[in-house]
Parts: sequence; C-alpha cells; structure tokens
Amino acid sequence: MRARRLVPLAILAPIVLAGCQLPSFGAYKGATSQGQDAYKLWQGFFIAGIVVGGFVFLLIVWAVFRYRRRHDAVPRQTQYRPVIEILYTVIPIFIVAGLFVFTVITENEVDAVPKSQVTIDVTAFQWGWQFYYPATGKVVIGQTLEQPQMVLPVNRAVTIHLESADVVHGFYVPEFNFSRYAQPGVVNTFNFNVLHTGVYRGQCTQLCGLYHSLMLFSVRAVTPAQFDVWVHQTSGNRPTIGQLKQQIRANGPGA
Ligand SMILES: [Cu+2]
Repeated sequence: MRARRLVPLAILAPIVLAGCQLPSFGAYKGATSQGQDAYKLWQGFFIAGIVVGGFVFLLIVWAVFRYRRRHDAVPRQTQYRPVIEILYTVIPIFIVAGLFVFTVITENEVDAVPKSQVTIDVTAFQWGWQFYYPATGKVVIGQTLEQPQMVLPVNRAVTIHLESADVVHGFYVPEFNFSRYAQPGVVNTFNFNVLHTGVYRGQCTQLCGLYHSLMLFSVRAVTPAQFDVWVHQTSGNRPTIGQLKQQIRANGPGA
C-alpha cells in the first residue's frame, strides 16, 4: 500500500526537479564576476527557501489529512517533546547561520577592490551622469534623455569611484546585479570585472527629484584593445555638470 502511494511521487519528482537544472529564479546571471557571485547567492537562498517551504507545506498537508475531523472525537493530546523542540530550534538556527556565512563571503567578494588597470570617477547629478577617466582625462557626460554611456573593457578589473554632485542618487546596473548609493561628499569605491562585451542599461534608483525617472545611462563593455583606442580619443568640449543642470532647469530634459 505504502509503495503504491510512492509511485506518483517517483514520477513527479524528476519532472519537478528537472525544472531546477537551469534555475535563475528571475534574477540576472550576472555580466560581471561580482554579479555572478551575487547570482549564486540568490540561487542558494532560493533553493533553501524552496526546501524549507516545501517541507512546511508537506507538514501542513499531512496534519490536515492526518488529523481531520472524525466522529467528533478529540485527538490524543500531547505536549513536552524535548527532542522535537530542540530540533525545531536548532535546525533553523543552523539554516540562518549558513545563510549568514554565505552572505558575508559573497559580500566580501563583491566589495573587494583589488588593484585594477582602469579607474573611472562616476558623478551623479540632477539629472544625469558624468564618467571621468583620470588616466587620460576623457569625459563622458549627459543628462536624462541623452543617456550617457560608460565605456569599460572586459576581462580587466575596473575600479569605480562613485559620488554625487548634489543629492543622493542610486547607481544601478540590473545585469550586473549591482546597486550603490551615489552620495554627496562620500566616495563609494567598487570593482567590476565585466565578462562579456555588450551594452547594459543602467538607471538611478533613488528618487532624486523631478526627472529622476529619466536619469538613465548605459554601460558598454568592449575588448581591452577597443577600450584603449576609445579612452585615448579626446572628448572635445564637454559641458560641465553645472552647465547641464542650468540647461535642464531652463529647457527641461533632453539634449
Ligand atoms: Cu538620481
């Protein structure tokens, strides 16, 4: 009888588990090595959640059927089960401790700033972005609909110094699984190791005023050779942050 009940489970299990072969659980796989670390942590958390949630769900279903109402008889009442009580206290503590340890390991990997070959100073302002390359003096700047583009090389460590010229902004690149505050007077430093060439959209994630929703940018990852050519091209006469802010105030967003 028991064995017969297990047959549907044995059929269902591979089908359900097969879905777990490529589980992204709605997250980006990460176009940077740091983003991939965050992605792996996300996967681990999600699988842990499925295991715990599935176990709790099975217990609920079991209790519902095992102790459903029968002949108005009160079921046998029990209390003080030290073994079970210790288990349901200790196991969750171990689960939380495990999640904590993996989180700390991932945070240390994502926040590590080893020496890099490329440095970019990113300044957020109302409402746009400036990307400054101190090695060559190259500047990219643009507001709202101009969507300025930060160019960086793949397969090289790139260090970003992020700050704000006015209020708090958020520097967010979804495909990097990465977001940081851009704060006035505080420089946030982090590294990107981009793995694949391509264009990745970015946006401000901190409500920062009238044209916050238009505060967009993109990141273009190119080969190191292409980057070296690009970063040595002169950027020409670029407006300053102050000029762009005046322009937005006078004419609204856009070029
Ligand atoms: Cu902003």
